[in-house]
Amino acid sequence: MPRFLSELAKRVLVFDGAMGTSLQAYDLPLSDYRGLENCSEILCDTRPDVVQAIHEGFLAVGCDAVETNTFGGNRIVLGEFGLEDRTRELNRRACEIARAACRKFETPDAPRFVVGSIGPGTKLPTLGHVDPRELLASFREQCLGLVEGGADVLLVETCQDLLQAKIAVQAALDAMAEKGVKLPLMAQVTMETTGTMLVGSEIGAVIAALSPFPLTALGLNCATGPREMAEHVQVLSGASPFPISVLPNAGLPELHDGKTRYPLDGPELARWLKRFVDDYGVRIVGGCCGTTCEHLRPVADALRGRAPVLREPKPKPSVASIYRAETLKQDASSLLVGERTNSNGSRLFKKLLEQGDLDGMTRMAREQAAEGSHVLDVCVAYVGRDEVADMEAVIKRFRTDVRTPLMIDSTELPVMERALELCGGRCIVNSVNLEDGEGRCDRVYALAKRHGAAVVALTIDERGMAKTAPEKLAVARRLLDIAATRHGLRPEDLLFDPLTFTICTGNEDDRRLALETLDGLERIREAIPEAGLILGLSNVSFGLKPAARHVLNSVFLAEAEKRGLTAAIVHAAKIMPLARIDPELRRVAEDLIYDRRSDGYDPLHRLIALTADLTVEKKVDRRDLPVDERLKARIVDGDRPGLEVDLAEALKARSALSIINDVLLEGMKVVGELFGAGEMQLPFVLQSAETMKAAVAWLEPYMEKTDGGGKGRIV
Ligand code: THG
Repeated sequence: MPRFLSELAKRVLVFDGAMGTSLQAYDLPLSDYRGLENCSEILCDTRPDVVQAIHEGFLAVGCDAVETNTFGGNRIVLGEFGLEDRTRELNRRACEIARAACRKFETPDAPRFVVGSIGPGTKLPTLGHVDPRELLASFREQCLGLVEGGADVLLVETCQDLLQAKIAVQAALDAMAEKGVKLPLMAQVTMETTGTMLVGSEIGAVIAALSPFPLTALGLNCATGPREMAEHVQVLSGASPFPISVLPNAGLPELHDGKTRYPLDGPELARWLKRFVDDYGVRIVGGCCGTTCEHLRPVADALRGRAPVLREPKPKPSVASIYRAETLKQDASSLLVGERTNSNGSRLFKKLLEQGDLDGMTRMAREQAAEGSHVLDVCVAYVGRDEVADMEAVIKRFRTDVRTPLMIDSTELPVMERALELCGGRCIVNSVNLEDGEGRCDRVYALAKRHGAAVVALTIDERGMAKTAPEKLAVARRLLDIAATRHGLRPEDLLFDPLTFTICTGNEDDRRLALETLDGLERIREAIPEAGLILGLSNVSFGLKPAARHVLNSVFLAEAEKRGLTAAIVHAAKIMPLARIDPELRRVAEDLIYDRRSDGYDPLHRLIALTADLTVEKKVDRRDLPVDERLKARIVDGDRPGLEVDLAEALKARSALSIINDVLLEGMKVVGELFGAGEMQLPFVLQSAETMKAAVAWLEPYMEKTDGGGKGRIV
């Protein structure tokens, strides 16, 4: 085991303070920089004495580790100074300088570590400043230099963009594989004063996107002082599977007479870091911008050698967009995956793709998110078109303009690969199967592993789609075995799809498809409980008219959830709560799903007959109801459009407070009862709550006027 890991297991480790601001304090002449203003890395060549002296200063006050002077040492940034061809050499050199400093201070009991610093560079790949492949090559070269130079640890730090972080991590892993070494690898992101990374990522998205990688620690550095980091450290403590590192600035920088000053002194920094160690189990501490030896001395005095405080994090397997995470297993409903951003699943999406209408496609994506989809299934397969180019164009828009995580739906490896390369969050790949044997399956798993994605695994093998429950389980086990033993994927990285096709053809062969699928769900859940279970729900009702499909899909979803389904590819707006489905229709749909026919009764025919007169938009017409009833129904149905008109009308007869307490809350009571009875699933409850919130917000100004300070009840 690398010494760094055995020391980390035993005690809190203290990293050093700032290199950048320490160099600035030397006020070196521009000639030392060879005229390359702000190129700190060149000082490894021109002023190794100064760089080494800074390292030694930190080691002298008790730091366990120093970071190499290679923050901007990747090919792209060095290229901005015309130094691109010295990338590897400067990184090697920086490690040697740091090592020379460490040698002076280390003893057999107190080793000192060289931490290879890999800064973020100057370009944000999520915003399209640089192509992921170019960025990967740039970081890879830096990492090769750091490995060759003898770094003990590689540290991807000060990340502003999750995609950049992932790419740098991949580059570090690639470089180590190439060199045949395995060094501890750390990642640290920078949370701005806004509470997110520069590109907008919440800390939950960071955890979701980076958890699949083999990190030694995940933490925070730069941008703010410790105070502003506290909340994120707390989240990391509860949810990150990795040891935590925290290297704050010496407070929020202040501008004084055109000069940047950092307000926090050493003792105060030490107090904060000690709190993080005590309360949140932080294992690595240190400083970033503005921190000097005088900051690190009290930190080392307070914390060096301290036994780590035990954490019991509860990581929840999640996926993420660049912005936010969604847990793969939602608390009280399925993970809803929007089906419409799919050229095979929506005529409109296909048409927009054909017309190159990215705005239109983005609008559809956002609409689905607004309807309650937690994730979007994205498929751009179109015969005769370049699927890789189409996927690239669509992903480049969706990754910034849509806040939900994405599911990459394609049968083509290069399409999956390009999509995964472009996404900073954590995607789901849809899908892998064994139709063409294990070789192809291996390639999809390898891609997912490389990019840290989750994978939908279809129960299809060389013989085709598994049709019975035992066969579905057998194929699922085989898919898991390959994923786990050959690719190091965990069961929670997989979502098994026991597949169903339509049960609405009338063919004898198709009658039992859905019920076998439901039994299959249950068997897989029992055998592999950590994995997710997903279905492309709408398949079950192909062939029926829309009104009948919505009923059957909704009833099928409810049945599947009872049997263990955790995710569903659906058109969320068309899923109805069971309570809103006519009881007879619901019974007939259940009979169809379970193939309960009898003499003279075929639930398929019955369902078709019962829905013959139903039109799709069976939007209940409430215009004849009294306004109070109308409002109450709006709450129960989560129906917002036009809400203001009804509220305005109601205000003529009642006060705002009375509308809330005597009308709207009555609606919420019904919602609560339906939810409690299992007749209304959580997404609908949330729609109702949103409608309630919108109503209260609209009424608020009237409350202040008419109800004199009465604030109403908090719902
Ligand atoms: N499992 C997995 N992935 C899948 C499926 C699956 N992806 C594709 C598909 N099946 C799930 N997606 C859809 C999307 C749309 C429809 C059905 C399944 C659908 N569309 C309407 C139609 O074709 O009639 C709407 C058409 C329109 O709007 O133009 O039914 O099983 N892992």
